[in-house]
Amino acid sequence: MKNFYFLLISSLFLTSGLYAGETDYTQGLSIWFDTPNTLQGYAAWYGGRPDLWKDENKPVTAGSGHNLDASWESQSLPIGNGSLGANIMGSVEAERITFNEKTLWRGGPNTAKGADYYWNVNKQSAHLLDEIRKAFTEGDQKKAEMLTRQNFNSEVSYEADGENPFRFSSFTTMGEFYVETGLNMIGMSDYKRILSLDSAMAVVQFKKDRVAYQRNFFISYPANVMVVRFSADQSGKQNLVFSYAPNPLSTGSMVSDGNKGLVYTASLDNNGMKYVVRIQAETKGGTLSNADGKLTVKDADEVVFYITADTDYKINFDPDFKDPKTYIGVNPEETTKQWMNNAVAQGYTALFNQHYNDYATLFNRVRLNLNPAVKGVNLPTSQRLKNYRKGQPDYYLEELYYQFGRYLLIASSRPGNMPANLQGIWHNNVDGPWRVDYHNNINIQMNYWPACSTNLNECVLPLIDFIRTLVKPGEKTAQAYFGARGWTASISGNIFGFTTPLESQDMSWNFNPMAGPWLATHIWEYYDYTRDLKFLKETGYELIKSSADFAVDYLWHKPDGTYTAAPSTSPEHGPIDQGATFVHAVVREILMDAIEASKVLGVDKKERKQWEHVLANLVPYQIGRYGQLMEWSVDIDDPKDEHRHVNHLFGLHPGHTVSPVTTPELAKAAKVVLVHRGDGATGWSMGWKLNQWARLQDGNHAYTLFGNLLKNGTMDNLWDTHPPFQIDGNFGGTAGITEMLLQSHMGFIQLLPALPDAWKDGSISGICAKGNFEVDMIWENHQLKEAVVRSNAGGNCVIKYLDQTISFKTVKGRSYQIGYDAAKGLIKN
Ligand code: FUC
Repeated sequence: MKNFYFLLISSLFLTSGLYAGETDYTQGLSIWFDTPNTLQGYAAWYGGRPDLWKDENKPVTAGSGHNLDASWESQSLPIGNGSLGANIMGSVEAERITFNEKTLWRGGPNTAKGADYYWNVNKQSAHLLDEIRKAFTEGDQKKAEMLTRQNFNSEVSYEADGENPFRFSSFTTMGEFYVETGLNMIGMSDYKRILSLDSAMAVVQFKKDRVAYQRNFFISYPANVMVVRFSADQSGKQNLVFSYAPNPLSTGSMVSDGNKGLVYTASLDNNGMKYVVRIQAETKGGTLSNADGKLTVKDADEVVFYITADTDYKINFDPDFKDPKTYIGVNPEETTKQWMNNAVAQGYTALFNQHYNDYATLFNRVRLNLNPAVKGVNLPTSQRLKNYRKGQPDYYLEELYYQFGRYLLIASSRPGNMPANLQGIWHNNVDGPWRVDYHNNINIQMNYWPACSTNLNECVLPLIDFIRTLVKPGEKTAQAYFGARGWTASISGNIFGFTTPLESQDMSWNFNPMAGPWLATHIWEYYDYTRDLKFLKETGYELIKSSADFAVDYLWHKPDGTYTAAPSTSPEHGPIDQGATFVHAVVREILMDAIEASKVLGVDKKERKQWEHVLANLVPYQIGRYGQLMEWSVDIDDPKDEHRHVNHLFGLHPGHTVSPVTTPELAKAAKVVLVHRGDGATGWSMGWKLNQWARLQDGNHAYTLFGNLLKNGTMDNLWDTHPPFQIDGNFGGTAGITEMLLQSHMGFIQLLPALPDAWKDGSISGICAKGNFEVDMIWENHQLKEAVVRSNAGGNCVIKYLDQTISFKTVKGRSYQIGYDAAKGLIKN
């Protein structure tokens, strides 16, 4: 099957030459547009080419502010390999490519200047916990709040330009490329911009003066290079001027590398981080000249641009942080040179083959088919979305959206680099909303929800590496604020191990010590899906254990023997509390993970006893006056409150302590909360509620949320919008659809737990369940027809469908076929 598929794709792109079937690009899973992009997109780029600034030249401010670069945000096509990310605009007159490397960050703890690490900015506030708790006991809420506000922040500013020594700062762009084509749009026809999800390639096609032009773009993970090809169906038609606009807040120089190449070497003005961008052009026919930092092509048949980049950033796993230049350790001139030499030596076709093999191995693992018989409209994505918003069903669009989430994860999270940030890898400016950071109170976690369940375990590794970099600084934070063992993080993270709360006294968002344990639950999740014992033993267990230790020490052991979270908050919502439900839910989860992990490894009996004791004595969930699952220790929930965060349902999703199967009363109370909160909200919030409705096993309501996400939280290029663009909602959406079809968080595999009426027939293959099982399913007329379970790790398998359960032992490497018949029930063949 895979070979057949590969042959098909290869023939489309490689053997049948240019214009390898316009329609073919739209037959597979592809996002396409039929109107040429305007040059409007240049407007927000305030460091780029002066003639294109126009008067919209305003810096993008951080915060929730909208980007001015509307075309980029809603029309551009994202490609990436986890390190390099680019957006293709597809204008006829000039191609504009926004370009990033994942580790180009301003700010940091000044390691370039040999200064301190971040942990020196923690306030020493642990000694105040007793006083705060005493205030709670005495009913003095004001005092408890005041002490928390004043002492549980830091002096680190979230502002990008604060030049104090400890800057949080922001992710920043590596610049933009422009390729002027000398063409205009007069007489242009058959325009298409296409993102093929099947091959991770962007394509721009149009005809002009009876010439068919085509541009192909992909970013290879194995070769770490972006490849851009300009071609046409007639020779001598390529007249191009290639130029590069670097990050405007950096200083560097462009030199020629032979007569075909350019090398830009620079350092960021803010923190001295070095970066190198290398470009080389290969032409067929015509001439190529290299002058003034521009490559000029005349009358060529075809041009391929190879582009690669790197920074001097080094991920720091050093447990002692002995190296004074903690986060510096790569020579980007060397790395980029090697990548470039290798890429040019291979050439376009070999690079594409290698890229395709690498990418398709991951992407092709999962296939989703919804109502196969009723598809077939061939419309641009933006039009499909428009129709969908008007209520027209579009199952192809739903499949596309699902697979787009998987595509984005493969493109923004591959081993060897940092995890996907708030905008994945595709932000377009020197600074951006929420600093384009790692937001640890839902957003980065949501980025990874679909990873294991949609068969992309490899993509989790950057998250695990990121967590590992937090441990050492996070220990200092745990100690300073809570006198606690273990490690934690706070709401905002960067690539330099920032774990401290920020300077704000608005603790509703700033105070979030559960960020660490929440992240650590992903470690167990990864193990539970992969059952990689070696990983658990050598890497995972310590991260989980030390996080559970932190959770235990952070809690207030009250005189009555119970444990509660004081002080605590429900992220970004409500007062400082003496027992926010969210915190208890995360604590429950990490303690259960640690208990399980210690049992699997047969270690730490004593610690396990303590975790079990705390778990048993943790203040329980409470149901309030409206029958709702209470968000705080007091019953102050407002049924009209439509706040986007649904933190107190953490136990329902992503956790597993609230479920209609095991705790129906709590599940009912969780449902009340979801009804109160409503079906709208920001992109990611709809993504979360979609998952929660799926966990409540209400398929139709989950489908409503999915519909709302697609209608109201998705832009033409299918990017999630908060607004502005944030990538988390895309991942929440893909995860939620998977949750509708398969759940395995309760110790058994439940088939089609939340199948909506709208998906009458369908199939899915290759999705994953905990225990390292892979599952394929076919359903017909709203009913399971057949499932195949592949056991990748052996072990017992429990399958549940409707009210039927079967259980059987599996052998590693074998597949098991399960049929369903309304009269006979589940049958294992
Ligand atoms: C959390 C959310 C906001 C936004 C930000 C990046 O703080 O509450 O809505 O998504 O992350």
